[in-house]
Amino acid sequence: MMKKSVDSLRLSCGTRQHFERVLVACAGRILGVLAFGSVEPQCSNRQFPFLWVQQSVLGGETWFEVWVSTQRVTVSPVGSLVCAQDDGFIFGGLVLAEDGRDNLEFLAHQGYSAIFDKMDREGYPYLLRVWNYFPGINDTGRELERYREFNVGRHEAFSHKIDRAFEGGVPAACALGTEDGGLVLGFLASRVPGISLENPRQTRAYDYPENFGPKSPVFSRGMLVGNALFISGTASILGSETVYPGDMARQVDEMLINLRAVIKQAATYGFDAYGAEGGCFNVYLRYAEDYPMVRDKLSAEFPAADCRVYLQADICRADLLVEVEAFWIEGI
Ligand code: 3EB
Repeated sequence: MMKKSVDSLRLSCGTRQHFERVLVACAGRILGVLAFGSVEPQCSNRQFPFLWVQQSVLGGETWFEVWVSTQRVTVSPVGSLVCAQDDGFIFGGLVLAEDGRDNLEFLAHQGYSAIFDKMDREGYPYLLRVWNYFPGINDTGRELERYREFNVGRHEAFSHKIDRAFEGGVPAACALGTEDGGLVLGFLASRVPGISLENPRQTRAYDYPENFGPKSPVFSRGMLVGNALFISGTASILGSETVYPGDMARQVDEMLINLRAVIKQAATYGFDAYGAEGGCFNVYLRYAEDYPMVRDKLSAEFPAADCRVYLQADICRADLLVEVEAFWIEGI
């Protein structure tokens, strides 16, 4: 019988030296890598999904987020979708180039459909986490803001897959701008369902009113699976509205209140994020100059965090100045 483990997932983050060490120590067990930086990172061994997220790292160099399994993984490149899987999890990544003919709505639909097809074929029905990155997120596309165009395509792909993809709740996610390049999508899915979390202070993203776009974003505020907690991109939103537009200090405080609220939901399922080991935070800032202030506030809030990285990126709403995502997962 197929084993369905939920405790094989590990996360290890750091700069290049650390990454090189992980490559050696965890050879054959790497599920996937997200590499954040302005300059394309070199990676000799690409026997796993490797996603370059073209954003500048504040106060640092290229940052590698390495998803590792305790087991040997099987890698399968299918067209542009490269995946690695163990008994319990599948991680995949793809980059879709915009060539001027395809609009973002079409590409988002295409990308998500490829992900859902792969999950179906390999038998990992539960989508836990997705990563969404593309340039010009607040620019106007054909008619709509590009983030809204993206949402139309993503929503459509989910509607066609409502049977599978919604089982166990919609995934945790993030959606940020990049400096250049194509649509970068990453995903993590599992054989056993996770528990999707919402934030009582915020409207479910799926229920956002139409003034935020013709089709709503599809994500949950967090996902619990086995011994891991994924918290989605979290910003200064109360209900469905951005609060404190233009006021960075207040947006950071509101963001941290929302982060605590999701952590509290996880606690109702017995996950003690404040007591747990690990804790990796990715913080996205619209303006680099806000970095010291945000760093100080987050460090005061989570002094025991394993790692924090600060990235300069456009946030998916033009009035949002900051967003944080967090992972609590055992290290390697
Ligand atoms: C929000 O709460 C802020 O579109 O996948 C956070 C996490 C946000 C994920 C997504 C968007 C997404 O609406 C933005």
